[in-house]
This record gives sequence, C-alpha cells and structure tokens, in this order.
Amino acid sequence: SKYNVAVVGATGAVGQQMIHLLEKRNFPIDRLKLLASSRSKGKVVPFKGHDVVIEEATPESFDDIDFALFSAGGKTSKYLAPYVAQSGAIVIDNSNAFRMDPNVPLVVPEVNPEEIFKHQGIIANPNCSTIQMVMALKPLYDHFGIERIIVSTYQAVSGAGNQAIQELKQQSKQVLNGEEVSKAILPVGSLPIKKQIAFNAIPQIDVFEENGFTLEEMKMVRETKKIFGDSSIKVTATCVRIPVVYGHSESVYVELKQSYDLKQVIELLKSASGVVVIDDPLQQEYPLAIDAAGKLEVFVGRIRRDLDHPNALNMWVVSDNLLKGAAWNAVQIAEEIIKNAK
Ligand code: A2P
Ligand code: 11C
Repeated sequence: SKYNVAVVGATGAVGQQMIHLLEKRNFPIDRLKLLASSRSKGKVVPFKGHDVVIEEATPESFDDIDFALFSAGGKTSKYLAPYVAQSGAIVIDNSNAFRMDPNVPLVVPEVNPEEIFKHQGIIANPNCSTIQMVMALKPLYDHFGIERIIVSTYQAVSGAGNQAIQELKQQSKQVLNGEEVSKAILPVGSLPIKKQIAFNAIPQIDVFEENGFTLEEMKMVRETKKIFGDSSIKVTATCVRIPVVYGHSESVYVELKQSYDLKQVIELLKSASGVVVIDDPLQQEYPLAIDAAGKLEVFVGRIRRDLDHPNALNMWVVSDNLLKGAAWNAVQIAEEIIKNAK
C-alpha cells in the first residue's frame, strides 16, 4: 500500500534532506504534501519528476495524512503535532519538543526499535549529536555495560539550519577579503549576542541551563539515558560549533563496566548495523566530516585504549548530522512502521 506523507519544514536544511531521501529510498508515497511557513507558500520543489507546491502548515493541513515528518523547530511541533496525532497520522518529530515526554518514544532504529510501537501518535527523533554517539555505543553497551561517557563534539553549522550555512560562507569570504564580519545567527538564532564562526570554534550550541551546561549538552545527557533506558549511565558533554558545513565529529571517552579486548570492540563495531569502522593509523585512515557528508552511516575510528583506566577507551565518531542525525533516522522510523504493517 501507499501512504500520504507530509514534510513540515520542507524548505529547511533537514526538510530538504527528508524530501531527497523519500525520493531516493522510493518510499511508497501516494501523495506528498510539503509544508513550511507562510513565507514559503507557493514555492515549488521537484519530486520524482513532478513539481510539488509548498503550502503553509496549519492545523487543517493533515486531514488525510498517514505520516507527518516534522523539522520546523520546537515551537511549530508543539503547536501542530498534537492536532496531527489526533487526526490519526503518525508524527515523527525531529525537534526537541517531545523528546523527554514519557509518552513519546525517542528512537534510533538500530538501538531501541522496540520503542517505535509504543507510540501514541508521536515518535521523537533524537538530537543529531546524540544519535551518532549512541550508534557507536550500542554494541559496547550490550556487551560490556557502560559506566561513564565523556564526550566533546565538533559540530557543523548545518545543525543550526540553512541560514547558519550561509553565515559561515559569507563570514569566510569577508575574512578573506579583509572586510568586517557580519553576524546574524550563531551561536543561537534567538539570542541577541552573536559570535563569529568563520575561522573560529564556539563552545556554545543552544542556550545555557542554570547548571552551566548548554541545552545541546544536556540533550546528549538526557537523551542517551532515555534511549538506552538506563538512567545510571553517567554522561558529561562539551558541545562546540566549528566551521564545517556538513557532518558532526565527536571525541568519545567511554568507561565500560567490565574489562574488554580491543580487537573484540573493533569487531563488534564493525558488525554493528549502520556503523562503519575506518581505523588504520599507520595509513592515516580515520573518519572525516567531509567524507561522511552525504552518507547514511556513522563512521568510527581512532579506537584506542585509555592509558589509565583499564575499562575505558577513546574513539572518534563522525556522521552527517542532517542524514543519520536527522532526516535519515526519521525516514528509517517510518520505514520500520511500514515493514511491520505488511
Ligand atoms: P520557511 O522556509 O518558510 O521559513 P532551517 O532549520 O534550515 O532554518 O529550516 C527551518 C524550517 O522550518 C523551514 O522549512 C521553515 O520554513 C520552517 N518553519 C519555520 N517556522 C515555521 C512555522 N511557523 N510553520 C511552519 N514551518 C516553519
Ligand atoms: C545543532 N544539534 O547541531 C543541533 C541541531 O534539538 O534537534 C538539532 C537541534 C535539535 O545545532
């Protein structure tokens, strides 16, 4: 059977990738509805050789929809998703709006697929930096248990949307031309103070919480515990924006609950679904953001023993934040639901 699918945020960095993936995966679509804000009304997007006209997203947009993929920010999701779920559609929401809601499954299909079928109309896609980390940690969690994670991220500007991509490009040109740098979006669109991203590293992604961590860092903490269903895992994160367009990179230190054999860890990662190991220091082979861009997998390298803690190891985890980190994970969830409906 075929399905009516809506993409909310169709003009956005993630929405565009959702549309691209629905086409590339030959998702069984009867009708595709592309929704965005009133600003985009009437714009045209090609899909499978036809032009689809973008409409303004309203509560009435979803009457005959089976799947609604949301990536238009938390406010839009909070406002619209409950209507959509009520109308019988399944919402797969890429925003932060419902992730920690106990009635909303938070799903990475390779990690906790069983959660998908507990949904009550809304399924949440985790944050991009969380998704790629738990993908690399899943086989280690299953075999050894995880005591503690210390992660530092090197995140691409596309995570902050299309305008942030433009900002990096424009600032880079301005710096090279010796012009004054204009700042409009980063680090956080909604905050008045701006920082230069070109030729820089910004240790702030999203707003600060009272504990001194940013919301992005706390997403990694809270979502990791929820996805593994294990609140005992200790997590500390530092999230940094760097002048890369596509692909988040992460330095992950993980303390396992037991001693381990490094070869076994590498084998486990190699056989994990959706994970690719690129790790040959003598050949200078390790994952790079520019190589991960456009790919669906999570790439892991630099896998090495910690020097002091016998149960700990370090690794470098890279993935396209717009694909496995967002659009692909969402489309994958929809594909899982369809597989089970057959
Ligand atoms: P629009 O292009 O009409 O503003 P990005 O993450 O790249 O910044 O994209 C955000 C996406 O969310 C865009 O598709 C944007 O549409 C959409 N969006 C923003 N506000 C709303 C809204 N109030 N209703 C529907 N879509 C929205
Ligand atoms: C970033 N991780 O890189 C953010 C983007 O909660 O879905 C995704 C924010 C979210 O800026």
